[in-house]
Order: sequence, then structure tokens, then C-alpha cells
Amino acid sequence: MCVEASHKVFPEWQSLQASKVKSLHRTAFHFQPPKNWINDPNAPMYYNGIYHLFYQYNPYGSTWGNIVWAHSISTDMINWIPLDPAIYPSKPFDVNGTWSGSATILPGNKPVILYTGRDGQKRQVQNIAVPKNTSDPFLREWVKPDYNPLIVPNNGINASEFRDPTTAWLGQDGHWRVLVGSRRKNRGMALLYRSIDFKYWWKVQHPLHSAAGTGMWECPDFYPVALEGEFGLETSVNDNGVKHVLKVSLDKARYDYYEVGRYFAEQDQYVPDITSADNGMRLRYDYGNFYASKTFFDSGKNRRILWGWVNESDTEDNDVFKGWAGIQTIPRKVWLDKSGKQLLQWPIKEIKTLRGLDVHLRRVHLAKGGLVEVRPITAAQADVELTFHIPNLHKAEAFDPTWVDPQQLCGQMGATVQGGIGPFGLLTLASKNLEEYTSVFFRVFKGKNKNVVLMCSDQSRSSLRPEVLKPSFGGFVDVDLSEGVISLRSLIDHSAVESFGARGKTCITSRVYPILATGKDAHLFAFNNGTEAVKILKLSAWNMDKPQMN
Ligand code: DQQ
Repeated sequence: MCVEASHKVFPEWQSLQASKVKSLHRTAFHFQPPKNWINDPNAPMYYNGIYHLFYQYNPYGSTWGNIVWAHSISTDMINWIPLDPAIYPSKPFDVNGTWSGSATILPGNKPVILYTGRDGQKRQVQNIAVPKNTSDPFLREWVKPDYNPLIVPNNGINASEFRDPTTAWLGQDGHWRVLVGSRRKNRGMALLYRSIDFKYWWKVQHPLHSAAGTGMWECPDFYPVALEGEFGLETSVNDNGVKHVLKVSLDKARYDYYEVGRYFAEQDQYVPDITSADNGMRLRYDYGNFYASKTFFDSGKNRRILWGWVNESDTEDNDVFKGWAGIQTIPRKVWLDKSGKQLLQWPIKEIKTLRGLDVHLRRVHLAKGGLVEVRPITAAQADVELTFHIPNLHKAEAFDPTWVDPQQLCGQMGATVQGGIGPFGLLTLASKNLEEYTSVFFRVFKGKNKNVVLMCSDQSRSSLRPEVLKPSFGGFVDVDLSEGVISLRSLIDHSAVESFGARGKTCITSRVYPILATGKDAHLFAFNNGTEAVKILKLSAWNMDKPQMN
């Protein structure tokens, strides 16, 4: 049985090329190569009008192994052209692996990549790669200078737990800084290194931040967000108008957590806003299947973009059978919510270029047990946006403050478990007679001082196949319900359902493998299973076209 977002090694499978790539469950508009295994997005960047996405890729099979940096380019982050792998094991400092890393655009518009190599002794070291020719508009070839490795695991650093350099940022003191994920025993940490010339790097004595009991921090990401507005900031910006986000991918949990806080450059310290900082790693970009994410500053459109890896929830032998595994999320714009407490995320606007035939519903009354089919639509490949109105919040069930685990709550209170207000939402990838569906819904409770809103993306009924993983993902939504209004958007793509609650306050991505609700036999419904009626103020759904995908 597979573990989500894990890359266990299957020596017998990792170099087994599929004879044919199976199209069932293949996504249409999510990023993926024509075949084989992918994991982490690497070094996303915008350079001279072109978006680049590199990613961890196995050229020889559909489980993890033989990893190289595959490379694709785009002008809109929706249509992608594949290029040859940019970085692959070839030198003593990366002969045993070319693992994750990030891009930095140096002054003078010079892009460079920092990545983790596994050297001849299988130590994780940090290397640099530079474009062979910056006048090549696609930056096809990358070279690894002989002065590599730049950073080695000395002074007691665990050489097997030292990886995934961030985008570097330039301090006002003229020093470059970069983070490398690591751990000491069970304390996860973001080790900080400084440099003046980007070649010679030294370790700052203390990590930028660390937290007991969290285990290895993979793929750290560190960037400023504006206190007001949706625009993004170049990674080196640090002034009174910003807060800083630190994201880490927790190897133990296999989820991405972030904190919002203050960065004190002179002290080389990051202080999360939440007072109990070390238990404060509780915000997640996505409460579903989402890992090893990375952001970059898109200077073309002045926004910060987030990419995340979405693994399969199917068994590995089925990944081998179908000849491919893994997709990337739809790129999301990220910015700080007005509350200053969390981020908001929204699919980039370019995704709208794929919208085709549309359906619009207005003022649909959903009484207790209400079920409305949204049609005609290609429900297996769609974008749906809807706004609900809850007329009567008084009937919400009481919230028990000991309910701290939203995923557990979603497991207990699925779409069929009647509540007061909710569950209401969508049944996506549903078979005609509802033998299969992936429900995405809200349930509203009465808390001590305000309503508590739970959002679920419940896979438990998603497939009649017993062997696939079917968690009931869930997250709380910190939304003000005083107007009684809450929105939901789902991007549905054959085996992926990527959902955004309350305009991007809570996001959940599911991977599902229906056997009945596929292709033309997939349906989409809106439902309400609360005792109280809710109204759909507006629903819009679009068929989605297939972009050029590698
Ligand atoms: N994947 C890479 C590592 C990283 C992990 C190897 C996270 O660099 O820590 O493929 O998924």
C-alpha cells in the first residue's frame, strides 16, 4: 500500500519502463510529463519573458529513482514545452543524486540554481549550476562549475539530512543568505548560510529557525509578503511593509506547514507571530495531498506563485502498470490575508484561458437532502465556482473544543452524516447512481464566540476499488460568516480535485481513482445534507480544455 507524498525506493521497479502509458485517470490540465515518475517542483522562475519549471523526474520508470532535473518552459504556466533534463548526476559532487533546489536571479539578471547533490560518499552537499549561455532564451543547458560543492555537511551536521537549498536573498549588509533543511535528532531546522560572492559560504552559528519534535525539514521556503495588497515581492525585500513566511515540508508527516512571522535580518532570526511558535506549525498550504512545494516571485506580473507536488494515492504496482505517477498543482498566486494571520491562495488567472462551455445557475434553493445535478458539463474536466448563502446560522451544531483534528472530524462526519448547517457542497467525479463520488463540502458549527467552519474533501467514496488510499481530508476555515456567505471553487481533472474554500483561505487537493465516474460517465452535483436549507447564490461551471502539456 502506498504512502502519500513518499518516495520509497523500489529497486525492482525504478528502472522498469512502461510499455504503454495508460490514459485512464491521467489529468488533462495539471502539469505532468508524458510518462514516468515526478516529484518536487524545483527552481521555478521567470526569466526574460519565459517561465521555467524544473522537477524531480525518473526518466526510466514510474516509481522514485534515477532522479534528474527535468525542465519545461512556458509563457503562461498553462501550456508547457519540454526540454532536455537540465541537471543530472555527472560530477563527483552529485554522482549519487541531483535533488531539490531553487533558483536565484543575481544582480545583472543572472539566473543561478542551487541544488542538493549526493556526492561520492553519499553525503548531501549544496551545489551551484549556471546557464551555459544566458543569451539562449530557453536556458537549455546548465553547467556545474568546478568550484562545487559550495556547502558541505561539516561541524556535526548529519550528512544524510542536509538538503533542498532555498532561493537566496540579499541582505542590506550586502551578504547573501540561503537556508538548507536539516535536523538534529528530532529537532527540525532551517540552517542559515551567508556569502558575499555567492561562492564562499559560511554557516551562521544558529539556524534561522528550528522546532523540537518536528523531524527533518525538507524543502524549506522563505519569503516576504506585503502587509496589504495581493502583489508579490522579490525575495530580498525586507522593510516595515512586510511579514515573512517560513514553509517547511515535514518528512515525518509528509505535509507542508507554514508560519507567518517577522524576520530580523541583523540578528539572523525568524520569529513566528504565533506565541507558541514551536507548536505553531499548524497552518498548511493545503490539507490534502500536497508536498515539497516551492514559491517564486513572478516579476512579469508582480505576484508570488506557489507550486506543489501531488502524489498518487494508488498502489505502487498500479503506478508501474499505468506508466506514470505524480502531477504538480495548478500554480497558485499567494498573498497575505488582511488579518495578517494566514495566506490566501488562488489559481493563476491564466487558467481561465482553458474555460470552454459554461453553465450558470442562480438562486438555487437546497433544502434538507437537496441534490442538484450541474449539467451539461464534462464533469471529469471542469472548473466550478459557487457561492452559498446560509440564511439561518442559529441551527448550527455545537462545536466541541476538543475537536482539534479536522481530518478526523471529516472522517467521522462525511457527506452522508446529517448535520444542522451542512454538510453542503459538491459531489465531484460522481457516478450516475452515486456509487462513487468525491465530496467537497462545508459544515458549520457554533463555537464559543463565533462559528467554526470545517471544510472536507472526502475520498472515502471516491472509488469502488478497495486498495487505493481514501482519506477524508479536512481543514478549518477561518472565515467571517456574518453575511452568511461562503464560496467554494473546485478544479476537477479526472483523478485530481483541487478545491479552494472561502476564496482561498483553506485549500484541499485529492487524488482519486473512480472506475465508474470516468470520462463521459462522470457527473457533478451540488448537495445539502443539513437540516437547514442553504441557497446557491451563484454557480458557474466550465468545461476545461486540454493545454499543450509537455
Ligand atoms: N525529494 C527530493 C529531496 C527532498 C525530497 C529527492 C522531498 O531533495 O528532500 O527527490 O520530497
